[in-house]
Amino acid sequence: MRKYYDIFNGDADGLCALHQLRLETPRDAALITGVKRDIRLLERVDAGAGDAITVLDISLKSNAAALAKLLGRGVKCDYFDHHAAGMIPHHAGLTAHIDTSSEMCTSLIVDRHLSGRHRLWAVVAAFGDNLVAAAVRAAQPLKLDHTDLARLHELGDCLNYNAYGDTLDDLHYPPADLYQAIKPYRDPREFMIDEPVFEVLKNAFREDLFRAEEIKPEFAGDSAALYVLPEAAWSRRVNGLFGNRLAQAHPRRAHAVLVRKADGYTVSVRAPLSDLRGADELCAQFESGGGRKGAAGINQLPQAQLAAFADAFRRAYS
Ligand SMILES: [Mn+2]
Repeated sequence: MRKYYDIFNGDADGLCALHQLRLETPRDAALITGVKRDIRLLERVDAGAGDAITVLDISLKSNAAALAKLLGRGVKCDYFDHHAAGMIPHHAGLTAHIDTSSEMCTSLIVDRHLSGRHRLWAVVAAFGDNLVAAAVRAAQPLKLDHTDLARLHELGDCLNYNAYGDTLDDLHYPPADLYQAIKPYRDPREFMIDEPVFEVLKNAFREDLFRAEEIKPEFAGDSAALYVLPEAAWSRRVNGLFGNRLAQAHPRRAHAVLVRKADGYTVSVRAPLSDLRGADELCAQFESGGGRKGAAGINQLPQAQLAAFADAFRRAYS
């Protein structure tokens, strides 16, 4: 008998992409997902000839080898994504819906595929992926009032927040459970009223941010500020979103948010919003560092290199 697999990023975009598809075509499928940064999900799929997999919101580039293996085995694959894809294989078993334009997210690609039939969830996802203008545009034909739009925005932020952490243990809800919670709802507004999930996430998000805001920076000047958060689940959940908040509050300043761990730190750097440059080059000076011009990070900064990093960070943005 044919087996189905639904493979999706655990963030708002991945969840809402799957939800739209399954509202349209219900299917009893094995769910494969994880924390937001856990994107190499295809290597966990044990599908064989005749089975069908649906892949959502994880880059094809990072999963290319596993995808080739599955296609070679005779697995049928529908692939929806907006991340840089690399070479898209030509294979009769693969249907790829890839759009990497900056105003797209996976849920908006699925929305286009379904002619907007579950648009509300696509709007939630676009907000979650921080594509505010695209979300508002997609919502226009629905003629929502201001309050509804603000609520959908908040839900997107909360679903997105839930996916941050190093492992599933850091999260409030494993993404597969969160999907089961939203599954019965055609309308996200009803989900927010009927299920406690939204309130739980909203309060937890607020609490994590509050804790981060209590932390005094190691230094904070006009051009750069550096924070070190303690080794704790809340730090691992909120550090990236805390960095975004700092960047918005101080658009001319660069920010580094470090999270302590047993053998050093993880680092995330945000360039000043007024001048999005240098974060990638700064982080690439350190082993396990990399990213984009405006936002980059270092997975593992040894304790002994903390001072060297702080100097390089200050110099890069002085
Ligand atoms: Mn996405």
